[in-house]
Amino acid sequence: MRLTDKQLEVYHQDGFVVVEDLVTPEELDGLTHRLREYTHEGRPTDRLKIQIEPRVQRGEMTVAHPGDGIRKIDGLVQGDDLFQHLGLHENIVASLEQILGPDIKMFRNSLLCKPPEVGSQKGMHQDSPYWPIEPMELCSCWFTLDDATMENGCMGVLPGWHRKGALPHIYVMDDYVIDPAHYRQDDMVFRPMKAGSGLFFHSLLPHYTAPNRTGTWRRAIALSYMSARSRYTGQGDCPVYFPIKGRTFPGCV
Ligand SMILES: O=C(O)CCC(=O)C(=O)O
Repeated sequence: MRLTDKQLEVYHQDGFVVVEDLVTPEELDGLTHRLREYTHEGRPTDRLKIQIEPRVQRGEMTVAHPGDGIRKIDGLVQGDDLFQHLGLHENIVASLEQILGPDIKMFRNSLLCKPPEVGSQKGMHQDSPYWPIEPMELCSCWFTLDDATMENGCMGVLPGWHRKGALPHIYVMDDYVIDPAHYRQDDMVFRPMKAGSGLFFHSLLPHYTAPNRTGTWRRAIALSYMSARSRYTGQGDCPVYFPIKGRTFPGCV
């Protein structure tokens, strides 16, 4: 599976493109079952990094099972065979090669859970201002494990705004978000998606997800990739990034 010329044009114009049916129903089923094993059935999580919903963490909200309070799981691609298969999936990597070129590394992978009625919002932000990588031209595939709807927290984006460069970000209630003086909420476009789809988006595309106000889960994994020619601009040594395809280059990630 590759992006059509039209899809590639849409990606460059709007900063994102949605592709459906990236994996088979069996692969999708395997991923959701595996995730449930980690969150609710005691599968060891020592190779993963888990973040709890802030209101649950602070004791302001109680949940029936600890798994119902999870907000984020990092490291599944490195730590789990099924999610590693997803991160290297030919249908995802073929599209990334069209966007990023033949030499690719993974910057991060984060599974974002929005548990029923517990999952909170993620404020409007661009990814690159969070990340010490230049040039600011990474690409994430936001892969849905459940249907993402208007009610449970599908993606809202500002189409074409990746072309404006990095926007000023400020802290609002512990969330690092675009200064609201720099955009209008009304310009946001929401993209409901079926489970098993991917929203490929540029690391400068402003995006937002609402709280989950339904009784069912909204789970998605953000798989973020960069050209292996990118440069690390953070402090200290460059971390060892997960290789996806192609060559590595001296002085680069
Ligand atoms: O999945 C979500 O709710 C938010 C994802 C997101 O903002 C990101 O991956 O940068």
